[in-house]
Amino acid sequence: MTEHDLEDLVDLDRYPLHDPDSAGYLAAVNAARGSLRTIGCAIVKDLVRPEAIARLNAEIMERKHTTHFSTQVMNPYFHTTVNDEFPADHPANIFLERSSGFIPGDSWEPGCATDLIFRAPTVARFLADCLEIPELYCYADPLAGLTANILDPGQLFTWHFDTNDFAVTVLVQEADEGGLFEYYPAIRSADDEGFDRIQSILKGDREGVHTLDLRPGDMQIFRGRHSLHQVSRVPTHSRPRHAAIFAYTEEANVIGRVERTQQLFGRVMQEHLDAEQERVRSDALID
Ligand SMILES: O=C(O)CCC(=O)C(=O)O
Ligand SMILES: [Fe+2]
Repeated sequence: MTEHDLEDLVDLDRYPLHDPDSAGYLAAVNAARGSLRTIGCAIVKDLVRPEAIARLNAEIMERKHTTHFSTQVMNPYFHTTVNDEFPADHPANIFLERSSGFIPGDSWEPGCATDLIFRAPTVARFLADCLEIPELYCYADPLAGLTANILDPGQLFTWHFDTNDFAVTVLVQEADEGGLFEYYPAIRSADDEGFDRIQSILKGDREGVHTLDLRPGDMQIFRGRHSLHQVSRVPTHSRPRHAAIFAYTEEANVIGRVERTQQLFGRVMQEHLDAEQERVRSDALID
């Protein structure tokens, strides 16, 4: 293997990812499946070893100057402009601050500890089993595959829904205060927008909101398409909050769209332009 072995990074004694037939593996998968089915969220406590978390945080610090920070005032659907079809206090017209940054995928060289955990086939296998999906592939997008979400003092990632079906996060550095992951499970579904409930949460109601007690080293698997969630504000006197985000897809070789990439990373790469071109070309063939 490369510089590090997965064993140095991940607690394979407690979570035998390399041995899918073991009782320990099955117990971990069953626990995660249970909570994913009921509340759309599973936490694998202390999956990453404490010494490895120190490495991961050092890797984030070394790359922090490459973070693309951006601030938006947005509704939970990531829109930033008023929708006249709805009244002024409708969730589509409630705009809250998101201020945070992402360290992009091309900042991590192959074989660094963060990249190694993200790309380990045993980790992807385990996550697929937890999510009850046949197979998972690392998101092939050169910027959005492996990222770190950075909340510097004063920043927050306000209430929103993800566009991806699920997200995998490892908390690397917690804030001294605030910076908490909060969510309202299944506040909407494919056939119920849940606007009334969403509106009251956006206005500050706390009923039904879960706050996670995440610690550095915990891996979180989260279905964020139907569960409204936020990372609360990191106060100005706190340390920054750092989280590694691993993106996987159910199909191989998926690349993000140009517009969304520009929004999140402030730039696009040749791969994005080529993939967009490819989409245009296949559309043109049908005509
Ligand atoms: O940093 C996190 O824990 C997750 C942030 C989030 O919800 C997102 O990036 O969509
Ligand atoms: Fe999210």
